[in-house]
This record gives sequence, C-alpha cells and structure tokens, in this order.
Amino acid sequence: MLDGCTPWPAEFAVRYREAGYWTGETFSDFVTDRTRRFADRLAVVGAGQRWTYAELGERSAVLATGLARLGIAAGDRVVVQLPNIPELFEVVFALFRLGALPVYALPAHRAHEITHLCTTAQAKALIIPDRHAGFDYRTMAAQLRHAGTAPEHVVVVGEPGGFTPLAELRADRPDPGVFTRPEASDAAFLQLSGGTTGLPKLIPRTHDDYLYSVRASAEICALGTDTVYLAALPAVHNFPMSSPGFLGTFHAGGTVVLAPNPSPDTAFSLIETERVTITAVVPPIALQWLDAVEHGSQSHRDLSSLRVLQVGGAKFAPEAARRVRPVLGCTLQQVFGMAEGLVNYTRLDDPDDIITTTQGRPISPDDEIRIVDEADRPVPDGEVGHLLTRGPYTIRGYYRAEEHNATAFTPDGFYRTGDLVRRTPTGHLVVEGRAKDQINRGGEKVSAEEVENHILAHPAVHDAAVVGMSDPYLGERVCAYVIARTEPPSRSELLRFLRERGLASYKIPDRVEFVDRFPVTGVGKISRSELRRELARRLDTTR
Ligand code: OOB
Repeated sequence: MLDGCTPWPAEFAVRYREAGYWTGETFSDFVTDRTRRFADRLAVVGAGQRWTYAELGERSAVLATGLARLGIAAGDRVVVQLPNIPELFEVVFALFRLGALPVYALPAHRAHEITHLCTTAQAKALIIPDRHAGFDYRTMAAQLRHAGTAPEHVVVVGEPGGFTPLAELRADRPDPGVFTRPEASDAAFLQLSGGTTGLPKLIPRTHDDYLYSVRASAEICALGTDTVYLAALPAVHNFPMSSPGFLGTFHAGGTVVLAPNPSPDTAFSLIETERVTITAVVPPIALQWLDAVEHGSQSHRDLSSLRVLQVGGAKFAPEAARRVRPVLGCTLQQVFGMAEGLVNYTRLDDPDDIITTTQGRPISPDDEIRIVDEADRPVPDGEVGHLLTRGPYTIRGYYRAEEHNATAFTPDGFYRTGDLVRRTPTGHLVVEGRAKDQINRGGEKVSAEEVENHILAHPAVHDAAVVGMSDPYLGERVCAYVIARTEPPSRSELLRFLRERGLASYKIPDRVEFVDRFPVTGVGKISRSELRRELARRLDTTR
C-alpha cells in the first residue's frame, strides 16, 4: 500500500470481500470496461463539447500515453485542479489508466492550499486551467515555481503561458504498453477533507472501498443509462464525484452534464436543454434555486425532466426542505456524507416527513454507527451525541498524518466525524450540528442549526447563519447573520417572531446582522469559521 496510508485490519478486509463489497475492480478496469460497454452512448456534455464513452476512452488512452512520456508513472501523485470541463475526465481517466493517483484540488483553492497539497503529496505534476472564473492559474503556478514548491511538471489546459500545454501531451496513437493495473486494495487517489478551518487533510481512498460506494450509491439513486446527471458543484468534490455523482453516472452508462457554475440561470438552462434527471447542490444553492422559481426570475423554465434534487454538504433546514417538491416538482434526497467515507441518503421512496426532516441513513449494512457522549460512552437511543463511524468505505487514517490520526480515530478504528447527530427509530440520522458549532451560552447549549431553521421560517428571510461570539460574562453569545429576501424585517420584529415560535429565551439571538451574502467554502458551504472571524473583527472595532 502507498506509504503513509493506514490499511484496514486483515479481518475486516476479509469480511468486506466476503460480503461482496470489495470486488477487486480497479479504476483502470472501470475506465476500460465502461468506455467499451457504453461506447456509443453520450458520456459528457460541457463547455461546448459532447463526447461519447468511446471518445472519452480514446482521449484518455491518448493522453495517458503522453503523460507517460512526460514521466508520469504508476504510483505518482498528480494534483488536478480543474473546473467543470470535459478535460477533467480526460485527465483523471488517463491517470487511472497509468495507475497514477489524482490529488483533487478545488478550483477555489489558491497558492496557499495548492502548495500544501503539492508538498504533502510530493506531487510529480500539477494540472490547471489557464483561467477560470476571473482567476489566472498560471500566475499562481508561477508563484509556486518562484518559491520552489511547484512540482516538476505544470500542465495547462488552454493557453500554456510558459508551462506544458495539455494539447501537446496528446500522443498520435495510444500505447497500451504504458497502462498499469494497480492493486485494488491500494490507494487510487487522494481526496481532500472538507474542513472549513485550516488546511485540508489528504484522504487516501482505495479502488476497493471507493468503487463499492460508487456502485451502491448508483443503485440507491436508481441510476441507469437514461440518467442525465448535472454536475453543478465543483466536480472534484466527493458529493458530485461519487454520491452518486459523475462516477455513479459513468458506472451506470448515463450522461454527465457539466455546469460552469450553479447559478439558477446556468443550471436551469442546462436542465431544460439536456433534460437533466438528477443533480446535487449544497443548501445555499438550493435556496437560490427555490427562490428563483418561486419569486420570479426563472419561473418560465421547464424543469420537468428533473426527478431528484440532492441536497447535502451542510444541514438543509426542514423549513426549506419542505419547499422542494411543491416548488421544483421533484423528489428531494438529503445526502449527509464526508470525503473520509460514510455517506447517508434518504431513500427515494422514504415518506416525505423522513425526507424533509432527516439526513438519511447509511449506504451499507456494514456501516457501523456509534453515537457517544464526551467520554465516548453510548448515549441513550434517540439522544444527541458525537457520531463515530467505521465501515467498508470509511478510511482508517489520513495520509501522512500520524499525529492527527491518533485523535481523529478511536483505538478500534472509528472515525470521529465531529458531527452531532441523533438516530430516529427508523435508523435515519438527524444532524444537529458540528460539535464546534454548538454555542455554549453560559452553560446553555445552543444548536446553530436549530436557531437557523426558526429564522428561515420568517417569510422575509432568504438565509441565516448563526455563530457564537465571545462574551466576557457568558463565554459565548448567539449572533445571527441574516440575508433578507427584499426588505429586511426590523431586528425587533424578527426577535418577536422567534419568541412567538416558542424558542427558549437563551436561544434568541443576542445580535442580528443583516448582510448581502455569506462567505463560502470552495464547494459553496457557508463558512462559519470565516463568519466568526468577521464577527471578531467587528466586535474589536466597536469596542
Ligand atoms: C461532504 O463532504 P465533506 O468532506 O466536504 O464534508 C463533510 C462534513 C460532514 O462531516 C458534516 O459536518 C457536513 O460536512 N455535512 C453535513 C451534511 N453533509 C455533509 N451536515 C449536515 N447535513 C448534511 N446533509 O460534504 C459530502 C460528501 C459526500 C456527499 C455529500 C456531502
């Protein structure tokens, strides 16, 4: 196994193989098999291009040959930072054919994060676009070069600006002699942790474990050759990649449509013209979509092909969840997952109240769920506690992070998710917040999520984010950031509204800030850590 990874103990590996979860299929097998099996079907639509599976297969074979000539070999790590363009799949499939490991970086990452990824992964190459969303990635790469932290090769999709153009690596003819089939039990790529603070940690996922989650997700989401999946979020994130995402769609022989951004305008026009059947968004985007249909600008769009809207990545408030079916005319599927492994889905045939009030249940019968108190003791059934998990597609350790692993995992291999959850009698999980997001107001615990849900119920409110602000007397107080729809309600009106909903007085925000937008992470989740920092700055200047 790749140095710096933690394998599953042998008895677990045996069990997961015997149960049929780990089949021995590798990503190089996946590429060869699916591009042949579905050869004539449409695989990818994006950036003005339409590729069949056969074309995707051929392109990746040709590029693999060129990458091999450049010196990329089995086991090498390559940081892939590409937006939602078809070349992303050409590159990733080429790397899979070589047995090289993509390290997935979000388009929103900048020199700071990319340096960290390149150094930690000891990457052989970095693959970037020329420009995207107003940012020049070549300038960033030049900065890395200057600092001596750039990998040996920098490959650019588009105008190379002094680096290696991807176009030049497309060999005349593919040479299957360079293709390498790795071990299915070895790491296939490095995914990033979704942490909203600090630098992302690297997550080694094996062929065996990840392909199991892809197959099982495709089945849960009922994907088939008629599936048209819209990648509206950055495709390299775990959610649009495998839950069931583009890999689930390729597994099933469907079509992946790439959206350059998830705005209602862009996404709805693609849904309409490509007859999209399923897509995935984070809650702030879901709210934008709901508002665009309900209050105007996009109400004329034909979204009738859409069967499933997946919402995940952060808590989707029940108040908002209930609007999905009436407004968009499709089934909501809540997805509570993490790049480290465990993914929960509400099932497509779950009753509406489960779909709108829970974050789903695990993929696998062998996903072990423990809900514990501060001392790792199980809490009584139905009560809120810290979620620990272990299973056939949840990692046993981060990449090259021995020290961190000692606290991020229990001695018997459970991953400490940092999430506070409770389990319903039906086995569904309800996320009550991040342990870190709980506000401790003089000993009274306030769940940011709960207060946000109440604020969202106000008709003039578009979105809300609640964070703790430090306080000399109580330790912390409650601050609500609110985006209003048009006319913001007055503070006193909003607070009265919350009291009338029967919210305990210690949960009523001590401070309300109206803003136009929230700071977000690379995948578009609200960044509470940035909000907290912003609040600290504000408090500092008003003191
Ligand atoms: C997904 O993955 P990451 O790695 O970016 O973030 C994982 C964390 C979870 O530990 C949890 O704190 C939060 O994001 N989260 C949710 C959630 N889905 C993720 N919190 C509340 N409700 C949800 N539905 O975000 C991710 C990976 C695969 C599929 C979906 C999301």
